[in-house]
Amino acid sequence: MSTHHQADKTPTPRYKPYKGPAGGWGALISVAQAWLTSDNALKNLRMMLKTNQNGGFDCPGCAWGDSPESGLVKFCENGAKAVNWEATKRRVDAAFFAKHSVSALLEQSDYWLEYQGRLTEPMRYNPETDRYTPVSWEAAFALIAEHLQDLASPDQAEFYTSGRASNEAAYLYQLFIRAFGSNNFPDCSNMCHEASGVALAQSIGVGKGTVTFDDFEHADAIFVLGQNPGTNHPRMLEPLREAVKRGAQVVCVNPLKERGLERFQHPQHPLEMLTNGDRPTNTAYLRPALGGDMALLRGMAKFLLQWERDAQAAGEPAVFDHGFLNEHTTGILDYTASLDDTAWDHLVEQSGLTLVDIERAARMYLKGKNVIMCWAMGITQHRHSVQTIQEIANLMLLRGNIGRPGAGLCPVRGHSNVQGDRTMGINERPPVAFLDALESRFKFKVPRENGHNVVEAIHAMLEGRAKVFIGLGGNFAQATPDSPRTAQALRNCDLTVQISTKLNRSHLMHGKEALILPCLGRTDIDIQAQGPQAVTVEDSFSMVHASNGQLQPLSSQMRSEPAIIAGMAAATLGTHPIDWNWVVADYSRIRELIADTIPGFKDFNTRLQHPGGFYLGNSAGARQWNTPTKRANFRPNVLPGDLIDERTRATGRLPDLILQSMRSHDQYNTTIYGLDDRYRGVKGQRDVLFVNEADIVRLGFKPGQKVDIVSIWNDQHERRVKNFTLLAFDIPAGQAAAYYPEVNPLVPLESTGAGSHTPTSKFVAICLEAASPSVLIAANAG
Ligand SMILES: Nc1nc2c(c(=O)[nH]1)N[C@H]1C(S)=C(S)[C@@H](COP(=O)(O)OP(=O)(O)OC[C@H]3O[C@@H](n4cnc5c(=O)[nH]c(N)nc54)[C@H](O)[C@@H]3O)O[C@H]1N2
Ligand SMILES: Nc1nc2c(c(=O)[nH]1)N[C@H]1C(S)=C(S)[C@@H](COP(=O)(O)OP(=O)(O)OC[C@H]3O[C@@H](n4cnc5c(=O)[nH]c(N)nc54)[C@H](O)[C@@H]3O)O[C@H]1N2
Ligand SMILES: [Mo]
Repeated sequence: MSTHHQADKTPTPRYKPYKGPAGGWGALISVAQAWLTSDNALKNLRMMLKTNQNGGFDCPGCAWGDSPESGLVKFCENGAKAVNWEATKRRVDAAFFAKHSVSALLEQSDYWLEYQGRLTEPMRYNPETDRYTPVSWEAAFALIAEHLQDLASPDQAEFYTSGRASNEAAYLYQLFIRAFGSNNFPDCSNMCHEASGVALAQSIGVGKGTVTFDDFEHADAIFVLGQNPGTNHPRMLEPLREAVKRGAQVVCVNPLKERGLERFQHPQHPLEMLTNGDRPTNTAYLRPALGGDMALLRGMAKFLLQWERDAQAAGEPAVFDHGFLNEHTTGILDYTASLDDTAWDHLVEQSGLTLVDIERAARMYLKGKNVIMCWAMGITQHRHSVQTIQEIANLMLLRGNIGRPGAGLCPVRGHSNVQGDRTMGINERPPVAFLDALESRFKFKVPRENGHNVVEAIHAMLEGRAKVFIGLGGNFAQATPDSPRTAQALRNCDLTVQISTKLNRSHLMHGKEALILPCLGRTDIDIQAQGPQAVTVEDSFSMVHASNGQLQPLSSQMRSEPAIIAGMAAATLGTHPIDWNWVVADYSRIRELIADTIPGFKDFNTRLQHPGGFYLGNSAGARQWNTPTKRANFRPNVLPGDLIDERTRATGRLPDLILQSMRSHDQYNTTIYGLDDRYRGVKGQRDVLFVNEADIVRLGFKPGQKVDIVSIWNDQHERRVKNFTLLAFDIPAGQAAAYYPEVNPLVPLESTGAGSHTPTSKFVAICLEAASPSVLIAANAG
């Protein structure tokens, strides 16, 4: 039995607190190791120097943006890993698949699967040999067309997108699928920043962040909530450090003491490196209960309201920005009433913080003339995420902190083009204006009903309502909740198609028929009929810029994502509503179509010539409120009475702990680069559970002991992961943390955010049990 993660040999698991700063020598050593151990060292060094430079390619890592003016080399340790990983010369080809059956591959770890290299030729599953065997592109497209045309309704297919797809690929994909007749666009965003989009659209009329890169230089206070930039957005540490240096407040809100949020050493700053100096990245650090952020934010607003009333009574300067409130907002009275209705006790209890802490945070917010609030998955993956994000907006509106320099909202996006994909229409609930624009430009009747998001798509496949799954990138089987049910959902399909760069578990959890279509990545040179092509992406600050691949692809059999989409579309729809093969010959033809139909992209091809790209604009950032009231809306949501779900309560079993799932320093989502988590001091293992030592003792275990984790949810499914090592860690009592995707089997498909449908990956009620004996025997035997 091989359920372990190791590729070649098993490193000894170790845990030792990390003492260095984030970035700095540790990061450089790690990059150097990645280069030296990579089989393409020199080539990759040349690559890194091209990352995020004009004329180079957009880093396939995160969606953080860069100052267009800055001449700095713009890459980070984890960007280096992402580039290296893609630019391997190892190949997963016909010979590889001839050697390994699908059942044998299923025994391998996620790390092993991706480590085997790049997919280099189209493959089709053969049930007789349980192997993937080569198939021609034409036969693959014909098979897809046949399955799609045989469906009783276009809505019996699910079309997934992961956020690396370029604007050009995403636009063609949505056009193909809408012309085919469906809005079934489950995408990674449904599991990620969906709540930010939903919440902000209602509050301020646009579902994106309102700040740009330059605003960080002018902020007096920056709040970083539920985000671990040291690992996931390392380029963000520099503006944070600069802010602290110039005396701005940086307030971190995170139950874990993340190293990058504590100290940072600039890897491109020689003096700092030589003296081994480092700089703090925060001025205050609050450690709330999981899901306690809304209570904290509301508590801060309640303090402001109290001080506003005090100031009025004393005839002192106002705390609220009344000019802004009068001119730009609506609903303030309902909102202050909801503040009055929320008891202090409730705020303290739910936030997990003291009143003193909440007051201190409120004072820091008040002290900042210009405030930015940033957030990521610690905020978006809860049941009440939409309400929490609206509370961020409420708090910011009170002092006019939206739509002026140095201030604003900053949901820090994940995948490098996840924001762009939405802009291009990857949206299961498309805005009417967008559908109208498509209809008038392309003259076909676009589907108007909402389609499926990720969770709805899984239900549809489980129940047999959906029969075809096509994935434009990503790793649907591993990224989604309730893993065994998702696997079943994919296996129920008549056809699964994965358009991918690397082998992953989604290729192995396949339908009755299955295809693997190998595509070019961001770093690869993309040549079409009219010559080399650039693609475009949009970062977290709504900057659109070009990305040019730099490396010769490993095989001439790999195709670009736009070319694959055009192939599927032409086979399925002929030349309706466009000549697919003609537009992919030259991507500027796709950009013309984008310019015709999507606001902000007029003269797309011309504006792209501008070094650093162009700013799409943000209506709320310009204080134009595209809401039905034409104003920014205060949203007087009710603070949840109890964060523990009634479906957990209904079991009658009280959870031992609340679990959050998170990323280690050595992974990119479901892509595992290695088994270490440097800043958290973990080496050589991923099946660990971070728990407070007092809780370990309270529950009758010992640190280092192996346990099973079961989730507490009232339905017929047992959710259990086995043989996790208990790690005594500096984490607030009552909480636990573990790595995604290992604990995804614990997240119930039905446990989703209200209004966002996002799985509650940061709030899972669990109990611990002594490790299953069967596993222990297997482990001893092996
Ligand atoms: N190297 C690397 N870069 C990445 C990724 C990657 O996997 N690897 N993934 C990309 C993607 S798609 C995304 S979405 C982003 C993800 O970026 P992050 O959101 O930083 O990712 P997570 O590891 O999920 O971290 C969540 C953080 O929130 C904290 N947290 C958890 N629950 C709560 C809570 O209830 N309240 C508060 N205040 N904090 C909480 C955790 O302690 C942790 O520090 O990163 C992107 N960049
Ligand atoms: N429990 C738990 N679950 C989570 C999360 C969590 O925090 N906790 N986070 C959620 C979040 S924020 C996200 S964004 C999702 C991520 O979900 P996904 O985006 O589906 O997953 P990834 O791991 O990013 O996908 C990796 C695969 O993408 C393919 N790939 C890489 N580059 C390219 C490319 O350029 N083109 C194509 N076509 N394919 C490519 C490779 O084959 C690789 O194996 O997971 C979500 N799931
Ligand atoms: Mo994400």
